[in-house]
Amino acid sequence: MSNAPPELIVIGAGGHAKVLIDTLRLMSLNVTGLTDNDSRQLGYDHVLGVPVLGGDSELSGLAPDMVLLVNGIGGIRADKLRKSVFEHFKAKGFRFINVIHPSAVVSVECSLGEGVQIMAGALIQPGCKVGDDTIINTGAALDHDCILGCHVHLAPGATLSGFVSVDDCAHIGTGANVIQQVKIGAGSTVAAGATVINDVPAGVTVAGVPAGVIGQGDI
Ligand code: JB3
Repeated sequence: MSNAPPELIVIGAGGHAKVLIDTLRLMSLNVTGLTDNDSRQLGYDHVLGVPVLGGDSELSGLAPDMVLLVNGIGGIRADKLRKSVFEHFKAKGFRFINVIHPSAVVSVECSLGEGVQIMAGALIQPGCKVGDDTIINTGAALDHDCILGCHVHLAPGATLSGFVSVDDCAHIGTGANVIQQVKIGAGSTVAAGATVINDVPAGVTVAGVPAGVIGQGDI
């Protein structure tokens, strides 16, 4: 077995990947490269000095135990894509690391899954559980005892009060607020700036203050 340090590769080379590279550097971790399935159309071949290696096929020759991955697919409505990337590489035996910005405040009394990303200035209070591959984006806040599923995206500045639950693949938009004990169903979208005071069923979009259902699926 080699003693070489594992390669650290970010999947996707867009805006979310850029913020992740910066955060990883603040964690004293250097990214080896990025993959992007549209690498030829990007118009650039480096992100913050890190080379875009090509598409995901670049990973096929690498032993999974010698590579650590970071899911760089953010996307306001890319949760399904993000999930499929995570599950694809997990099935091949790869591991995703947790990315936690040094300025984030994360209670020791909470549990984090695999591949969780907690960006600058985010806040997680005690009793919270955060599922695999979920993003707590810049300045977002989870108050006590919130339960987040997998592949959830809490966009910048979103705030959840105590005992809120958010099921898999839901998206809570920028600056949205959710009052205590509300349940947000799987795959639902809370529009930016909404204030949610009632439970949200799975697969719908809610918007407004107070938030009401405005449609199914995407906004
Ligand atoms: O709002 C904030 C703070 N950030 C946003 C983030 C959460 O979502 C950001 O402003 C963007 O709206 C979005 O960032 P993201 O996901 O980096 O989007 P974009 O800039 O479009 O970059 C995604 C990249 O992933 C594109 O270059 C795609 O070609 C690439 N991609 C898509 N599918 C893929 C795949 N790359 C690989 N390696 N594999 C794929 O399956």
